[in-house]
Amino acid sequence: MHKRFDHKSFENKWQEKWKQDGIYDIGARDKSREKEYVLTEWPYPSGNLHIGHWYAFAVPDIYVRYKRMMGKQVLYPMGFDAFGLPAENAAIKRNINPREWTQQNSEYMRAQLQSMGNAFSWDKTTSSTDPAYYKWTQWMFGEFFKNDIAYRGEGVVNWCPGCHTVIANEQVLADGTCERSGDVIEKKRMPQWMLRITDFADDLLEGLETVDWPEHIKEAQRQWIGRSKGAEISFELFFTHQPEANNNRGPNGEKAALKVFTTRPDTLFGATYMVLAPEHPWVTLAIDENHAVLKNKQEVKAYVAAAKQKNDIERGDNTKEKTGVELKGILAVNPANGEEIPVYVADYVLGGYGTGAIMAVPAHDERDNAFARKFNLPIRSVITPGKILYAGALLESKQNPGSYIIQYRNHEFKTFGGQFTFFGGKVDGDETPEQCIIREIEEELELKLTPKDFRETYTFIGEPNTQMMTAIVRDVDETKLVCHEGEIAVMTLEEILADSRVSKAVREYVENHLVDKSTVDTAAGVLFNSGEFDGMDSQAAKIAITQKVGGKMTNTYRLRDWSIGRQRYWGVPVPIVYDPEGVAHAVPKEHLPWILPEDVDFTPTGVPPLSKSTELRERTERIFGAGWTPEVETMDTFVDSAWYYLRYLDNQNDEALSSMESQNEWLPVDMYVGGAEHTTMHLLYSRFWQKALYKLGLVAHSEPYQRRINHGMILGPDGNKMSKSKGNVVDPDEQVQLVGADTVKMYLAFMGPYENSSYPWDPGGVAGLRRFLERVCGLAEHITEAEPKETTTLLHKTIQKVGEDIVTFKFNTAISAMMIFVNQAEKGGLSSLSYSSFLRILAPFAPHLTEELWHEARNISSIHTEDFPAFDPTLATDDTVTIGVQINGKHRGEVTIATQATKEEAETTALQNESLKSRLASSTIKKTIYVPNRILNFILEQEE
Ligand code: ANZ
Repeated sequence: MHKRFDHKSFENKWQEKWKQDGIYDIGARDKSREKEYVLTEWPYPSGNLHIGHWYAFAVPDIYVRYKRMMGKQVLYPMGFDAFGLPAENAAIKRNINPREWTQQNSEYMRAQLQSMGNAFSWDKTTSSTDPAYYKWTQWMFGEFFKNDIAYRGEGVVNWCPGCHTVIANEQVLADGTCERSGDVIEKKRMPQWMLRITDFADDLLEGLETVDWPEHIKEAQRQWIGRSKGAEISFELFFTHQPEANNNRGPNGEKAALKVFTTRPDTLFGATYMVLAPEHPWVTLAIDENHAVLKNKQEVKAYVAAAKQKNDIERGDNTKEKTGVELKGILAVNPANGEEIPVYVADYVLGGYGTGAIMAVPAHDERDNAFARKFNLPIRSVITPGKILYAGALLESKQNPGSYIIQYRNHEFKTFGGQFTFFGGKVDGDETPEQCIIREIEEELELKLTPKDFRETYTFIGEPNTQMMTAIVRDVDETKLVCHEGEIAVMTLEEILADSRVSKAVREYVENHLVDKSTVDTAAGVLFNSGEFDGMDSQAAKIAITQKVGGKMTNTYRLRDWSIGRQRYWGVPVPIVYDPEGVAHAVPKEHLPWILPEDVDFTPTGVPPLSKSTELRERTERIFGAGWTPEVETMDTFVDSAWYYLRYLDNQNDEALSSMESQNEWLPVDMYVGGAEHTTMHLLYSRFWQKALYKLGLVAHSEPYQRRINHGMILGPDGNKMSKSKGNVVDPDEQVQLVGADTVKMYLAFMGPYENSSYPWDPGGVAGLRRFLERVCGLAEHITEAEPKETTTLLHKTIQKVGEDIVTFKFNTAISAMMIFVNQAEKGGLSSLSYSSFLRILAPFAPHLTEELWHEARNISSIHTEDFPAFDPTLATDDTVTIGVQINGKHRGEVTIATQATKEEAETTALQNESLKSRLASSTIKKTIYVPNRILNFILEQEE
């Protein structure tokens, strides 16, 4: 029975000692060592450490300690992100100031954090609510304001009725509810403090190419930024209902025009109508009392009001039936072909994207296609995968609506003999497909058509494997047709599909476009039906057409400017004051920090609480003069966390947010570990913040985080997210009492690969880790002078593997390797030198126990100031290896050979193997293939 593992007897003792000796304080930058900046996301001081905090901070501590032992100076700071609604709500409940609640919690949580025994650089700590911190948050905001990166804008904002404040787009969940309160978000038009993150969209995309992040995180950021390359094109409008409005339409007498954003200017000739978002200013104007351009104003007004009730997600849902209303009295002119086209208002076009207006190309866009079918608008194909060789038409009968007129040819043409086909034919060299149809139909049926008669055109591959175009022509008087070739048949869609004599081309066309109706060709290709651009490919045509119609190529982004003003109390006051004329001014540096007033009733009413502060009002007048008023909004807490990594570097600096010197010493962050929920919000915001500071010359780097790892979540023992209501919360403090901090930390590290995965808490697993550490406790009893070779080689292999696994965050396999080593050491014994090496590789994982055993082994200084042991590569590699032996490529056995063995030696060994020998006995070996250390393959004369 070995020594008892009594964690209570030493964990606190060592924590106190480390603190006293300040072994983890970072102090000044020590240039004799390389730096490593390891950052974990600073917590909100909720007052209770949960297991997620342990996973987020204690597991990366393994990496931190390893890097320290590898000789680096490692900055591993910790602080508090302490502004925000939970503190405010808790304070309301307790009728105290949130400052008190926050302070108590931070202190309590700091003590809890200490129980992890992490190598935190506490001398660099900071808190977002500390005036010495938010002084700089405010100063940077002021610099942004002066440089037009922060501005007072007006926009449609997300109002959360539960939180009584505006929230950012990123804080609205996919179902349109608030991520915090779960309330359904309302859209409101309001003045807003905004940051121009969209100006940095390209920088934010390009910067991703320079950082070492997992591809999925980069991709999520790209998606969020959502850059679309396209063009802005203007369509002239004119008013049929109120022609006088056509004369002097703009302030300078210019013609009224609608600007659209399109990613497909190559399809301009296929634009058969336009759509405005219900929020579009033109729509607002048209339904205004003073305007009379619309014939159906009331109808439009009602539609706009109804659209306001839907959120963007419902509106963008393409499975829902499209709705809309024509703006009767307004027409637009397609700038490519001069055609007059109708204008609609429809909620599938969103007010906040592009220009809020589109040109609709129903042949090549699915949403437009669905809309055009419903409102019976022309659908005109202008892009084809290849040259169109045949063109035809499907004629809908006037006498029998829903039935189509096709022709039956029994003998005339070999290809179509015995089939029902379109009317149409081969496109001659000098005509367009549309001209071809017009010519053919006149020849075959004596029916005169114009392109306007084509309600829908599509291209497709017909028989025999040729590119075809087909048009639908409605309302054809079948009694007037004179058929010159074959016979005419009038069939319903069902009859066409049921008749085996219908040609494949007709059948497919009918299936894809008249029955199924969802086949829309959205691919790029070659232009046709597009005048002088016929034959050009989409790519070239995008530029050429945009140029010809006086448009410009531009990008549009999904990303919106960041709205940061909040109508709540517990946040950084926006450091702006208004002069008597209402003009905004940044509070000058000498008056920062612009202290959050305390004489405020902050019960939420929808009115910003700071507007109720007499002290703030008086302060403003005292400093700036009579009639001056303070801004009363506070900042989104994402602002606080957008720059905390900069403050850690130089947390005492009263002259700057952090000195350039300290930035040059420590930045960028080498390793940033955090939660997957911050993939788009925090990471994007803080990258933007850094880039904005960089643009103003206030920081030395343009990207803050070189490497990023997202960790998963620890679930309750039942596999569900831990929550009080489910009663599945594992309390880390209890666990630490029970099994010790080292066990908890190692168990979390052992659950599986750290990156991205979530694991349920398993009490049995905890017990397993505890047993492992108990065995480590007794390992000294196996020390022997004559260490067997197996122990020595295994130790060196373990050292190598543990080091490699730590840097790739595969702590679980590192721990398995150490377990295997302990088995061997118990079985065969180990030297005192190996024992000391083993303690050192275990030290990052079990800092308390290893420190205790290290001192028991008569060492005087801390194990955490030791180096990580080096491994001997010649010992770390195996002497022997087991390889597969194949006969004619089939696996037939295994042999163990020396790793250095030559092909001949491998062969000889295999031939001595009894079972292989008998298999090979009756045949002649033609040749042998040897893949060193992996496979030996005998090729025999004949099949065995
Ligand atoms: C004509 C066209 C033809 C379009 C075609 C697409 C295909 P992404 O890629 O998401 O940027 N659009 C533009 N503004 C819109 C708005 N406010 N609400 C809804 N739709 C809008 O999409 C850009 C395309 O979405 C634009 O290109 C426009 O339709 C539409 F064969 O213009 B396109």
